[in-house]
Amino acid sequence: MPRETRDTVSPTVPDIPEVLADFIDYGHDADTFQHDVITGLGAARKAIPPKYFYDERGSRLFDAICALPEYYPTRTEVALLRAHAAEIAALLGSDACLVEFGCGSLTKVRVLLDAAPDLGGFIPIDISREHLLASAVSLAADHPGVEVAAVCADFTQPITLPPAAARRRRVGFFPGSTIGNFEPRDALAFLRTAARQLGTGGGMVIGVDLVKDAEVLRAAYNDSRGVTAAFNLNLLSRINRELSGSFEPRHFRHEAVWNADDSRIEMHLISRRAQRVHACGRSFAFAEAETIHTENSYKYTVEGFKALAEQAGFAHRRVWMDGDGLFSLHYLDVA
Ligand code: AVI
Repeated sequence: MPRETRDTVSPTVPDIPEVLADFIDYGHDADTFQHDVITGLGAARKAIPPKYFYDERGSRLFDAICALPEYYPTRTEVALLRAHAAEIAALLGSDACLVEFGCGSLTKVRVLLDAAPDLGGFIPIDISREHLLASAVSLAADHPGVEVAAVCADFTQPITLPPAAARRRRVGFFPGSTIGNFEPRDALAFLRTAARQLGTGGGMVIGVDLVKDAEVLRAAYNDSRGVTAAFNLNLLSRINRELSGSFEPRHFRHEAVWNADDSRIEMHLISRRAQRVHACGRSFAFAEAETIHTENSYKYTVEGFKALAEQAGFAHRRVWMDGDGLFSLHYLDVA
């Protein structure tokens, strides 16, 4: 995912539900989507960043992807978290504060919270305000001993962590191999910023998808039910709705390919015909078979990820993998 540079903005603090220690809202930059679509569709090689997949329907489709038989990452990572929760809880130690970057519906962190009764604080960070609020309130009610302070923000942007984090040892939680959706230079920059934010003595639990048989990878991103295709094409419907677009989604098709040289799955939307489309008050021409590149999902080797984490300022402490070597879960210390 591309990083944008922006000065730290002052958060607004809405009425905080009683069960939460804090709710900090950094707000949205409404012009960013428009800017990224104009720039992306105007480029010689059309591309739109994957972070725009996640409107309400896109988030629901992503949850459906996670339950697909072909999409192995979610179930494999959850099984790893369950199997090693006690060991991870011991590494978290007592009265630590867990900071989840881009937390979604908070399903995975519950596995850790259930295994770590000594945890002092939890900071979920997510861009989707209503979803974050509902999930954080429900989690705080289930864990009254944990100080839960939610932050509504793009987690790739600089933010100040709330007091619940400031006075404790901080451990990041970044599951789902979302790190794979960053370009390698952005992954490095994100990990560096996270290491600084978590601070000396802190740590990070991170899920990383692994390089594997190309057929397994291809099937995971070209599922037989067409859910991933609907997820990809939903981006065009979002442009139509939010940016006065004229895309006909049926005039495009989903494609996911394994690029072995760059060690990544690439997702594209391919124009089925020569056509002209309007969005943001501009016109964009498509040749037949021209593509919009919508996502990269990088796959790492354990050694490759270890090197990246060390370059970013972490010391690699522990890796857990499933028996088939599909997915990896790492514990890093801030060096
Ligand atoms: C969120 N992210 C880690 C998913 C992935 O596997 O790269 C997004 C996704 N794209 C298609 N299927 C799932």
